[in-house]
Amino acid sequence: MFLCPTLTSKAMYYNRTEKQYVGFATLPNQVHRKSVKKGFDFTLMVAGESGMGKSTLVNSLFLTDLYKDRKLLNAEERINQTVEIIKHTVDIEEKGVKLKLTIVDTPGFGDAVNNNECWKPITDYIDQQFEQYFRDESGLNRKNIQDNRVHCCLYFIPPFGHGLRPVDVEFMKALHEKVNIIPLIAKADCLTPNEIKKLKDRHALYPDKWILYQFPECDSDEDEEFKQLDKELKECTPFAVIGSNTVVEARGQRVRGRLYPWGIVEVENQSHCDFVKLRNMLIRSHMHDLKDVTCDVHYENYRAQCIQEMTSKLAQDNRMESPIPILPLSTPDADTEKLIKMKDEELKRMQEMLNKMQQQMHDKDQ
Ligand SMILES: Nc1nc2c(ncn2[C@@H]2O[C@H](COP(=O)(O)OP(=O)(O)O)[C@@H](O)[C@H]2O)c(=O)[nH]1
Ligand SMILES: [Mg+2]
Repeated sequence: MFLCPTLTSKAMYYNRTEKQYVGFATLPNQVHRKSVKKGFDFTLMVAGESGMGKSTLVNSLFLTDLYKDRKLLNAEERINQTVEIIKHTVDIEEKGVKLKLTIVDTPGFGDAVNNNECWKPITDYIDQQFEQYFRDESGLNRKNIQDNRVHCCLYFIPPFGHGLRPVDVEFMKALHEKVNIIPLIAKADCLTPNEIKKLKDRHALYPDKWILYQFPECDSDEDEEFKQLDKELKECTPFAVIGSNTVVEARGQRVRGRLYPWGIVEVENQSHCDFVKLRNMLIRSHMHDLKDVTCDVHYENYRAQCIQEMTSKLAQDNRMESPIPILPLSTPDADTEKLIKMKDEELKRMQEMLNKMQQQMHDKDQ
């Protein structure tokens, strides 16, 4: 057999070293290069009553001013205000790594006199993003899908009172199957360390833990320091946070903080609040997991529910040639409108998918 001389010498080299080297050890580098080139995206929702410091915290977290043009409403205007959904997108770059950050703000939540079902526009918004993704995924141009699914929701709990209010519990119950909820105790500088501890203990009892984002289990082979940090992080929820858009001078250094007649509270000082822990968790350690859970759990639930509804509709409808209703969450009128717009290719695709699923179900039954 003829062997090219370079190949032979390389093969001899690897044999000599006795370490079989195929080359897949470079795979992480390839993934890293590709991800850096493509950039990252993350969609963060903030919810809670107005004045809880949501906008200030977002600015403090990402060191940007996302709310330059905002207009604040007076009390009269807020009496009947419904929840608005406002999206801000910024491109941030750090050491050559690009992050497309989308903040979904929900001004008006809990502000009206009657807060009955005030979380509805928020759940609807999250569902719409899933619906859009589901439709894009079943369409022709799957390569350039714009993913607007919400990866995480920071929920601001007021620092006063005796723990969660009914509206907080209802909000979390309504959203926990759609989005990763991370609760925060807002404006923690209004509380003494003892009060923060008490509030955290009370939150630890309720709501049920499963309603909130579950931090992934720490691998047993991680080092002790990592395990300790992971434990502290899990014990820390709800994070007691402080936000500030001003820089003040403390101990000879310029820091982000709030200046009071009796002293300075520093946003990034870990003995003052959990801001740093929250930022590390959100940006440095758990961003990927939040995205994975969104995709693998919340979106999959939505998708399975859609397909189930479609299958049962199909089973009722024997006219297989008729168009398939793929938008079970919308009204019949809107359905008809959207059905008209659907392309033939998309229909064919859906049909194939359904046949496959029915076949799978049939096989399972047998
Ligand atoms: N004491 C205190 N005040 C804060 C904090 N964060 C924001 N504020 C103030 O609370 C007010 C409302 O903040 P804003 O970010 O607009 O609240 P939003 O309506 O929830 O977006 C502003 O006057 C902020 O300066 C905080 O952590 N502690
Ligand atoms: Mg705001």
